[in-house]
This record gives sequence, C-alpha cells and structure tokens, in this order.
Amino acid sequence: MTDRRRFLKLGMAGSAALLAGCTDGAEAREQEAAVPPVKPSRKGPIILSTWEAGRIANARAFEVLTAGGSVLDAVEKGVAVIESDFTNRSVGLGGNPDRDGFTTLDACIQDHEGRAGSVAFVQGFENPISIARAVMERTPHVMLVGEGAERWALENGFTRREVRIPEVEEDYRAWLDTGNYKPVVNIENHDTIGMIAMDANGRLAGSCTTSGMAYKIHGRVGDSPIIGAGLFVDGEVGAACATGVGELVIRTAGSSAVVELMRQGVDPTEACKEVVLRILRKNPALEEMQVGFLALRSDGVHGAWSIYEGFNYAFTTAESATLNDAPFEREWKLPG
Ligand code: SD4
Repeated sequence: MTDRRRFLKLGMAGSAALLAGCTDGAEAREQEAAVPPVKPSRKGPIILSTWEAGRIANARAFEVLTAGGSVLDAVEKGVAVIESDFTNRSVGLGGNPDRDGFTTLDACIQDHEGRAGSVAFVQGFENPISIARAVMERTPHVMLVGEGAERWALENGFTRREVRIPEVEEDYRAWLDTGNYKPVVNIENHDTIGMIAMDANGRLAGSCTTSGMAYKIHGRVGDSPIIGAGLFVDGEVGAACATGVGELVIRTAGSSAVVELMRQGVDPTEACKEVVLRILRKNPALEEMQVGFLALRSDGVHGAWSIYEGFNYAFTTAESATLNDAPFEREWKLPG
C-alpha cells in the first residue's frame, strides 16, 4: 500500500486559481467571463468518494460543479461514470453476478434537505443512480426494488441495456466449480462507490451505487441503497457513506450513526472510527471483512476510517485531487 498515495492535477488550474481568488488585473477580467457560476468560498467544492475509481468520479463531479451544476447533479453524474465503466467488477452492468449468474444493482441518492431516492435488486439498466434520483424527484416514495423498479424505470424514460462480458462469465464459471462464497472485500469486491460532496455554498449531497457482493444469494440487497446504512446526508450536520460488507453496515445503521455522532460534536474522523468500533464490538470474530466510512461535516472538515488496511478514497477540492489511505487500527483494543 506504500505507493497508493498519488497526486492528480485537475487540469483546471485556471478556474481553481479563480475560485481561490488568486488572479487579478486584465487576465482575471478576461477569465471572469468564463468563470463558472460557482461562488468563491472556503467551503466547497469538496468531493469524497470511496476507492481508487473515485478519482474519475470525483473529476466528473467537479466538472459538473464548476459548470454550474448542483451538488445533486454532481453526485449523480460522478458515480454514473463508474456505473458506465464496464471494466468495473463491483459497480454497474460490468459487476460480478450473484450466485445464479445475474448482475443485480443497488443505488441511492440523498440531497441537502434529506430528500432521498433508491433502487435495489434491479437488472439491465446502465445507470441505476439516475433511476434512484428519478424515484426521489418523481414519486412520493424513497425506494423501489426489483421488477417493480424496472417497470417504473421503463415507464419513465429509462431504457434497458444488456451487456455480455466474457471475462465476467468465465470468472463466474470458475467460481461455480467451488461455489465457495467468501466475501473478501479488499481483494474481490473493492470498488463500490459512495460519494459525498459539498458545493461552494456549503450544500451537501451524496450517492452510492454497487452491484453488491460477488456471488451473493439471488435477491440479496446490501447497505448501498439503504438510506442511513450505505449513505446518509443531513444538510445541517454533514454526510457519510460506507463501503464493505453491507450486512455489517446495515446492522449498525452505519452512515446514519456517523452523522449522528457528528451532530453531537464528534469530529468526522472520530465519528467514523467510533462506528467501526461498534461493528467490531458486535462482531469480535471478524476476519477479512472490511468496512470503511467517509464523513464530511457541514464546515468542510472530512474524515475516514476502516477496519483493516487497504481502504482508500478520492478527495477532490479546487486545489487538488488526491487518493488517500483511510486510517485504521493495526491492533484493535476494544473498550469495555
Ligand atoms: C454491499 N457495500 O453490497 C456493498 C459492497 C461494497 O466495496 O461496498 N464493496 O454490501
């Protein structure tokens, strides 16, 4: 993991400098005409997302924000890039199938006001995150699942997309030889994307999308589409998202717990760590079961924590874009 830390140039030095108020004179006036309608602020843009694939997602989300899009647009379009990348084996239609050979998708989205939309156990759609947003904006509900969600999506302008990926089929056939379900998150399932973001006005939003654990039981839904588990946003307090073994996250209402701790004044890093500790306290025999949290407080301070080494996250602001290793405890000493 030693060379995981990488630094990316955004290729947007001009707008970054303007946002930071670093240019003046004629050059600045000339550039002003092209300044995207994002108010300069020390608050945002700040974009965090899980795992290495988050770098590309963050870049897209940043682009959306600097082009004047809302933070909700940013978290939707950002993770949609990963859904549409069929080389990703744990998000979107390129994801590994369940044990019956079906790739089933879960996604959710939440805005600054706490409005939320979610779909779970859907098949054959390229961008479930956009369906989740449509559920939020066009129905009185939060969550649609399975066949009902698919039918609703078709009736509401989404089109089916079938993708055949020989490599995925080969891996599945090889897996069938053993049929051994062992979720090793760092190795096998390491790209579910959760994104939390803040715009220049301090408005928050979050998104989460996944094909879930490889070779899961058909019908299994993880934490990623569950508001409060895989994602939670409270505009007054902050936002959090999770990755890893969804069952562990659901049982602790993980992302909601992180936000509630921040509401009580706990620092974002400590809040993530405390929920990881809760998971460990309730599951003392955990082996190779990774869970990682990201948190972003309403003042722009962020934090992360994971059970084991190996969870990294993409962190993007107007000044830089980095891939950071989340902190973890090498040897857990559980209090009490
Ligand atoms: C799930 N939380 O379905 C997802 C899997 C994941 O990184 O996050 N993998 O349980």
